[in-house]
Amino acid sequence: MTPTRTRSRRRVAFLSGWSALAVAAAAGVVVTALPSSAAATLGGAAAAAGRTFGAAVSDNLGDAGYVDILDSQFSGITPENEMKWDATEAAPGAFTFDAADVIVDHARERGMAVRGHTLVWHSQLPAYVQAIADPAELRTAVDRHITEVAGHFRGRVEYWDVANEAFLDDGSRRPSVFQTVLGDGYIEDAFRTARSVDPDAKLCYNDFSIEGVNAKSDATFEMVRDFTARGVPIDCVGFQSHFVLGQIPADLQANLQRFADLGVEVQITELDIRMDLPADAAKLAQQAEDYATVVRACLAVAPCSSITVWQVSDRESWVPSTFAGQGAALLFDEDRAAKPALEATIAALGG
Ligand code: G2I
Repeated sequence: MTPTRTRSRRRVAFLSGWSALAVAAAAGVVVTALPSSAAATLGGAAAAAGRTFGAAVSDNLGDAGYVDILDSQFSGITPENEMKWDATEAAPGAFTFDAADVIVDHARERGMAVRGHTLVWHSQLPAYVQAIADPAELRTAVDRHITEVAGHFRGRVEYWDVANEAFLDDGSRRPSVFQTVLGDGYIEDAFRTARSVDPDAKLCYNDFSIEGVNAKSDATFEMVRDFTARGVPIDCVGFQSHFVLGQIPADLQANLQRFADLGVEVQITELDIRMDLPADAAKLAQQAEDYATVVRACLAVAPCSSITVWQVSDRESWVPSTFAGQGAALLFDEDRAAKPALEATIAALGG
């Protein structure tokens, strides 16, 4: 699955199903055994190209129609909300993993890769954390959180979004409680702690609006360059990719490449492409083209190891509740019917 930095410490036992297909393809093995029906899915086509194609999943696994699509189409899963601080440690030291375990178990039983999301983030952060003003106390709280959460999922999560959304659009650090109380060093400290807790997971920095070259991606690039130069344990950068119809950055591929050239994996981690509602044939055709553009950019960059869409269908998408009048951002519609973007995405993957 990792085109450039295959690690001996990768867990062989995990290589079943989708993952084995992806690894075989990445290793140059011709994947002739892939049934044509699987090649015509997102996960199958991605595996043949040595990639993973995932979806964010929340409290959806009791819905048979949803699960049918998830299991037949996707080769990776990111828990949409269930691993966040408010979900895993709502009160200090009281850890709850049941909701996330359901999702992780579902993925692992089917050979799907898991992206853990997310350890240190300013949002969905309980008030008790936001109120900590003493650096030593906050450092202890962050250490304990990472230790317990990454420790609980050790061996079951391939990638962790260790830090999420730490920069503002102008490239300055977001003034979160972590930044204001602990200073710039909180991110590298989090990576070091995560590495010590789960040495086999790949550790990512994840953010939005860093898909093209701009002040925010420049600042992120500089941080990753600095980390790799100083040996801070970072393995990957996640480009969320919450796009607007017709506005895929023209320099997406070049931007992914410059990060990849630092020696890290790059991943499209939260892809969706929203439009003004109602959708119509012309907008859906544009969306299909946009999805294909994103896939082609990833495939053109060898260390771009996965693409994850931010939910399965428009019915589950976060977009309409956040952007009034917008939606229809995913590959399946409100009725879970395939949209033109599905076929275009599979075709762009080479399926
Ligand atoms: O905002 C879109 C994504 C941006 N990048 C980081 C992601 O973690 C983030 O995901 C979204 C989820 O898709 C939403 O489902 O994060 C939101 C919160 O920042 C999630 O929304 C929240 C709702 O705002 C809450 O009202 C709700 O209780 O989901 C919660 C759990 O269902």
